[in-house]
Amino acid sequence: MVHKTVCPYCGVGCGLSVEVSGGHVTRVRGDESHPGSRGMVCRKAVYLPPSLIAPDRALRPQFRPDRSAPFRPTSWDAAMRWAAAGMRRIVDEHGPDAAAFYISGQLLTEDYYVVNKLAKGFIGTNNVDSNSRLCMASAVSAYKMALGQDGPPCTYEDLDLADCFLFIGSNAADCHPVLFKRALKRKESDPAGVTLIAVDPRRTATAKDSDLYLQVRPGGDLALLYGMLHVLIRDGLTDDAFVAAHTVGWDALRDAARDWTPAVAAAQCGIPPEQIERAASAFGRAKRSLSLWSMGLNQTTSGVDKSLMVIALHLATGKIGKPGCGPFSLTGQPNAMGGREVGGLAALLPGHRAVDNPQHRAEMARHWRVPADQMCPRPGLTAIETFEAAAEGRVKAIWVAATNPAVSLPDLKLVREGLLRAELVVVQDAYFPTETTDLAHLALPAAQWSEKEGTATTSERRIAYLPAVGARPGVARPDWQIFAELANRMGYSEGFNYRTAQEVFDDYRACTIGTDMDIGGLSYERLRSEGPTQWPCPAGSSGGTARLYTNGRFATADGRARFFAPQIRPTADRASSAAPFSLTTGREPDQWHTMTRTGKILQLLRSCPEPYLALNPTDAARLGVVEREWLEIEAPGRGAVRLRARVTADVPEGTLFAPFHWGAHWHDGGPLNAVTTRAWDPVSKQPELKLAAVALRKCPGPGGKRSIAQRSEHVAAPPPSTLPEDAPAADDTPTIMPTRSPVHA
Ligand SMILES: Nc1nc2c(c(=O)[nH]1)N[C@H]1C(S)=C(S)[C@@H](COP(=O)(O)OP(=O)(O)OC[C@H]3O[C@@H](n4cnc5c(=O)[nH]c(N)nc54)[C@H](O)[C@@H]3O)O[C@H]1N2
Ligand SMILES: Nc1nc2c(c(=O)[nH]1)N[C@H]1C(S)=C(S)[C@@H](COP(=O)(O)OP(=O)(O)OC[C@H]3O[C@@H](n4cnc5c(=O)[nH]c(N)nc54)[C@H](O)[C@@H]3O)O[C@H]1N2
Ligand code: SF4
Ligand SMILES: [Mo]
Repeated sequence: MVHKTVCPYCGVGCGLSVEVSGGHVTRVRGDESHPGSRGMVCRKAVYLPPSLIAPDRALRPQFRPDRSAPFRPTSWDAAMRWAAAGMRRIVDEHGPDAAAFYISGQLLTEDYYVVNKLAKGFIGTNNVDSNSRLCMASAVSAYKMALGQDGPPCTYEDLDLADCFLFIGSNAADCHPVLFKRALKRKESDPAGVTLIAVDPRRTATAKDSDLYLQVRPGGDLALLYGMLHVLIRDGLTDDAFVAAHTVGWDALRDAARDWTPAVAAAQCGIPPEQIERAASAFGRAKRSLSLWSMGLNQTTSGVDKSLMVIALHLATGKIGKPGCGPFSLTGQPNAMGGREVGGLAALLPGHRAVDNPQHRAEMARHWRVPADQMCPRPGLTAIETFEAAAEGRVKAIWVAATNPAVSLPDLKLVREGLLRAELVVVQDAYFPTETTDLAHLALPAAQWSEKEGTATTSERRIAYLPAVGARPGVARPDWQIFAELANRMGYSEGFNYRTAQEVFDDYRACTIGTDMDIGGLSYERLRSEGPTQWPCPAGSSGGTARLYTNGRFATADGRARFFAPQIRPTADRASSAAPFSLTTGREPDQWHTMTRTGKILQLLRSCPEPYLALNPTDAARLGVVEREWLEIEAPGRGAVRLRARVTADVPEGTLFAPFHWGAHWHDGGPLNAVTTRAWDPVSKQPELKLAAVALRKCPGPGGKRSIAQRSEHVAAPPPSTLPEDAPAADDTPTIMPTRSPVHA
């Protein structure tokens, strides 16, 4: 049988054709009929089948009353009885805010909806935050502040139309490869007319394929953006009629940009003034300009300001709401967008509502049939605050789903302290063990992609239906069912008697009617028959909405977009004599986050078999470091990590880079996030994962036994019939290989 679905990895949301035989997914290829990806996929998707049958799939609940004891398998009944009684007691004794849920952009919308309803509607706590806090929070805040509503205004078709692409803080070639391929195709169609610009401290695969590479000093983007704006104004490249008709706040920003000559900007961001001129000129003179940004801007303590400035470049030039134009925040996770829509962050309620808005609370209270005063009017704890509160004993129960915070959160010492102090730690994951289940009382087996049905939204606001096509391993359950069972057992049965995911979706859909993301016109049936659809999509509408703000009317009360004139603030960590290097972090093309799925696939490990620390040859020579020598980086007061050196001119002097994928189960030198800071953006509360000041020294190897080969119990042997060694997909499938896989010497 062949089924259509979408990819569970990145927010591009490529359409997949999935072959199923004997209850197992045996082959994955690109779905040519999918409007967003048109048959293209990358290697991660092709190697999904073996990840589903890995030997460490979580098959049954595992429990231990105290964390010094080993886990023992238990039944769902016993597991949920213990968990619900514990939650009940903690909420009754210490109040609703003693419980917290830490969830994920990799849940389906239905999963998110049920956990939100339980916590925010019934328990009465807004302590529901997701790993999107580490990911999209800054872009979300900026969209709302500048345009009045969260949600990228663009559509993927804009990649086929733009004349100028500004990739800023995005390594799309590795992290959103199918979208990047589309930009490259556009370039090929008109090499002289199309300009690709990449802004990154590191010469990435994206930078190598761009026409203009701006090597920004880590954290220096705001100065660059001010410099670009200065040139746009100076050269008369702004659209004054658009600004006058559709915006507020221009004068203050224009005045603020006055002093930012390219020379002044260059001194702050490290990019030569002539390159700033060229970038601004390409952006301003192009008929259609598209900016694409992600973690290099979002994951900083000025992430909101930087996102606001990207949006401002588009507003100032009127390059928004038009084909090929716009500020396009690339979503990281497959359903981070759905999470934003369904209220999966601590300040949100479903349908783009806010917990601190009395009318929004009243609407949701009515919808959920709960007393309005049962709902808390204050935003709940965000990701890092949750673990701080746990470490201080204020949060006593932490329920984690579809994320591995013991690897992915910054300042991991805090995460460990928080989890160990909590009285009840439950982790829902598709695999067991993970670095986070190592710190739990109860690990619950979750069904994952292909084993459960539901919906997810891609970066371009496109909602897709994902069918359940394969068998669930052991007694694994969909996340929404686990949350609904918790609700029932906590005594809230009236709101949670869903029998199917479709009933959950219908409940959710109804509460979006009349909001700015109305999906009243969608149903499982329609998504199945018509395919993925872009919101808004109210009842009676045909198709969805490709672009937002096409009439120049924004989602603010007066219909005008807002300019802001942000001040430049220093990064939280600054290089000092004790910590003279700037460490930045990111991803490898063939690995996904904490490696629970991609880490087991030998073909995917090949392009980067071990973690590394990239440093410039001059720094290496000064320290007498050779390739693959062991190095220790230490962030004073936080922690240290040991990694092997990778000497490369791709990083500038004084800057280091390391991928964050390898957690304690994969590498004895320690997880990278032992050294990153929890300092966050004051508006979005997104932590500065992109900059840590560190000391660097040579060290002996960590001496542990763990290596990929020795972890072979967790390395799945892919069925050879379905996965030819080096041909990741059938020849008729347009497959994307990473543009330049970093190959270790
Ligand atoms: N292969 C793969 N793809 C993925 C993922 C994955 O794990 N693996 N994860 C998905 C998710 S959830 C996300 S959020 C996205 C992330 O996608 P990206 O944001 O593209 O990925 P990152 O590597 O985290 O960071 C992007 C770049 O920011 C650069 N950078 C660091 N500091 C600065 C700075 O100060 N300024 C600028 N301009 N750039 C800076 C880094 O060098 C890096 O190249 O990828 C998604 N896609
Ligand atoms: N230093 C540094 N740290 C970072 C980043 C960085 O750039 N630098 N990036 C940050 C960003 S943007 C992100 S998004 C995070 C990602 O960090 P995490 O969310 O911690 O990473 P994943 O490994 O994707 O974790 C997802 C978990 O869910 C499990 N899972 C998969 N499918 C399902 C399912 O359907 N149900 C359930 N219950 N479980 C499932 C997987 O096995 C895995 O354990 O990392 C952040 N951390
Ligand atoms: S680009 Fe790759 S990881 Fe992202 S959705 Fe497409 S196939 Fe999946
Ligand atoms: Mo992310």
